[in-house]
Amino acid sequence: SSHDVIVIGLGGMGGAAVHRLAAEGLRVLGLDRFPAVHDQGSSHGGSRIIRQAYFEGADYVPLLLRAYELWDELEAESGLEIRHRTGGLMVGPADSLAVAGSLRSAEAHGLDHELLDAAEIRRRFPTMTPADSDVALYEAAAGFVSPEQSVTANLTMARRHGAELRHGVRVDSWTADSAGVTVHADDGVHRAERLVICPGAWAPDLLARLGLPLVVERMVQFWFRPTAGPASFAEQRHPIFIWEDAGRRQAYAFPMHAESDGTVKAAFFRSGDNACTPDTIDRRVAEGEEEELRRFLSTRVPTLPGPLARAKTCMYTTTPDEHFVIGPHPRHDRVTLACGFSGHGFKFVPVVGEIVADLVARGTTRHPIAMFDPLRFGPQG
Ligand code: PYC
Repeated sequence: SSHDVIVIGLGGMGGAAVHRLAAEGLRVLGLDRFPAVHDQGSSHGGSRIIRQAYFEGADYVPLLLRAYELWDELEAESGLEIRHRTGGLMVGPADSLAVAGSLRSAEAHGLDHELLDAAEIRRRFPTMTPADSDVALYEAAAGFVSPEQSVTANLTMARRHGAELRHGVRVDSWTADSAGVTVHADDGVHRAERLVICPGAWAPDLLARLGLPLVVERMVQFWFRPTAGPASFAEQRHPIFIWEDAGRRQAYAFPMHAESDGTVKAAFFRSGDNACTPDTIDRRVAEGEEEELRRFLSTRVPTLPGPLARAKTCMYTTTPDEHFVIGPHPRHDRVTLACGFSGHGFKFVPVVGEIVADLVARGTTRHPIAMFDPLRFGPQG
């Protein structure tokens, strides 16, 4: 066949995969059902948090340190502005996951951080009105990346390295055997030595027989016009934040930036209970959903939830333990999977590309990916 490897899905993860695979010198074919950099999956909306003091687990920190190096490399080689250095605040009760978990990771890996009490939060970040019982971990290395610029940069680099990328091509099915892999798509049948599947929310379709316990969740991102005047939320002085309440619910927000058109983006993180499929997701946003977020923010960052500028749905593809699925397909060693990013994957995009390229080109990776083992959920299907 004319390709060494086919990659299905050219969003955040698939974009990084085609880039790193093509940079390895492999002949890469990338397929995606949508035009490049679309808003129908999980890689849109102008901003994605990046941070290193990772409350989801200290084992992620080495991957994050490598991801940061690769974000800088991607910016330098593509010439696009991807990374915004704003600092980040994890706020909540001292025993919240956001604060206590971030602190555990920071201490375990010697990451720069500061602990702030409520008075200090108010003094340094005047938009915020924490309860006296709230504390925060401040991480200067936190910030955000632009998902659209990231995808554009990776696809551009992939093409520069010779990858063939086809958009508007729907994959119906794939098979793998000892001779190679075959992908049936609506533009024809493609064959290659190996296959990489980065399906995002389409994982339950493309990996149906594997029976991974994934739940696709409908999420909503909101853009508000703050009532405080643009300077108070400017990215030069306002951090990203994740704020957790006593019931462990988390909301997050980004400062204003050049592409946000005078708005601040905010949303709930992992609200759960909103199962959908990418084909049937309700893209409309109900007033009650906006009200719920307003209520959360109004006591904590009162000038943030001004008039609503827009709202848009997005999807998480969540595993039971909220760790990713990255590794060889349990039944087909020519096939590599990267899915189930559970709402916190985007910051890892470039290191996932590196891991996928390692697995395809060398069959192994130096990165710690045992916790992403596709087999950890027990025998499937
Ligand atoms: O991974 O930092 C994150 C995040 C925040 C909101 C959704 N994901």
